[in-house]
Amino acid sequence: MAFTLPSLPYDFNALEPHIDARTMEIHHGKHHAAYVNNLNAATKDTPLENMSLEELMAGISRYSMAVRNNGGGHYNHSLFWELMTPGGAGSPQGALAAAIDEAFGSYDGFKAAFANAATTRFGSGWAWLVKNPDGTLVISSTPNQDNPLMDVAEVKGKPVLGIDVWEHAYYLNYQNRRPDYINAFFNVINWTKVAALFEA
Ligand code: MN3
Repeated sequence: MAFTLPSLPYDFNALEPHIDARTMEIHHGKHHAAYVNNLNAATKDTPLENMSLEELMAGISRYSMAVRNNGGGHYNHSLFWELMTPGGAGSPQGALAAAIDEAFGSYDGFKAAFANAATTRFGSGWAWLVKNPDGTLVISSTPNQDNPLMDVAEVKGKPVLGIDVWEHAYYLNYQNRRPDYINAFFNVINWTKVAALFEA
């Protein structure tokens, strides 16, 4: 199999009470696993099966919707698990904090803009903190399993933080209260990982 489901870097219940264990178990073991299986089926015996996810994203407009949806799903979720950690980790420091202040005025300004993008994404999708090639930051959102690495994205760049706002990410615990889930997400952000992505 060309693409494989990564292990969660923590237990299913490790993000409670912010994200419940049952949601994590289904989200990782069913939803993410399905994206991986469907991506393998869609790329089997084609040159795509040997490409990296980043390579796939960069040329996604040339491939099938199955590759776009499931390749995006695999990339997005693989990143998403790494962007969270039990109890959260640290806060923006150094160059990352300076870039946040420059783009959004303050951490609170960033938080409000990110939450707004996540709240107002209609239907299923993601909100992102994106690093531009010049090192500045911008917030965007994408529908379905699209992401800023895709050549079809309205805002293109390197995602350094993202939140899944598909209902499967929060409905068991939060039902229709997406804003409550978004607020809770800020408690589990792995800023050490975000900073590493920003500085890489
Ligand atoms: Mn999801």
